[in-house]
Amino acid sequence: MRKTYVALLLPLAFVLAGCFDGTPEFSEAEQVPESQRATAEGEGDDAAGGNGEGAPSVRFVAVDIDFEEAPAEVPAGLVEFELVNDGNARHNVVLDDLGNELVVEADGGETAVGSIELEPGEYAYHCDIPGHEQAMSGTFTVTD
Ligand SMILES: [Cu+2]
Repeated sequence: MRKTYVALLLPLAFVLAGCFDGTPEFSEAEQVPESQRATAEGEGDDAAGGNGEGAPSVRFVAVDIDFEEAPAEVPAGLVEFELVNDGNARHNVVLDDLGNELVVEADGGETAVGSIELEPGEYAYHCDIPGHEQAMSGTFTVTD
């Protein structure tokens, strides 16, 4: 009986010690689901955008030095401008007709999103980083 009791106590002590040692590990482990949750939320937002829920978005892809991709048409209202910068230099999208309003800007290799409310019409845009405008400009139509 006594031997059994000791035999039960010893593993219990190890279990308790294990729990104590494991406490910091547990809080570290707790951070992993947090970052996973953030990723899941990000994917959820993308999915929502794809479904057309929330603000519609348009995409610009910038390289050094050009807009490789830019929308020809943009829906009216609040629109998200996504700028994918595949270049090394910083690039941005500035709307000439709105007093050179900076809508979105991204450092090399980064993607940024900016939103703006637009009324129907023709809009000229350019990248206002010095030396870029001549190669990085265009127009899009905001449709009703
Ligand atoms: Cu640029």
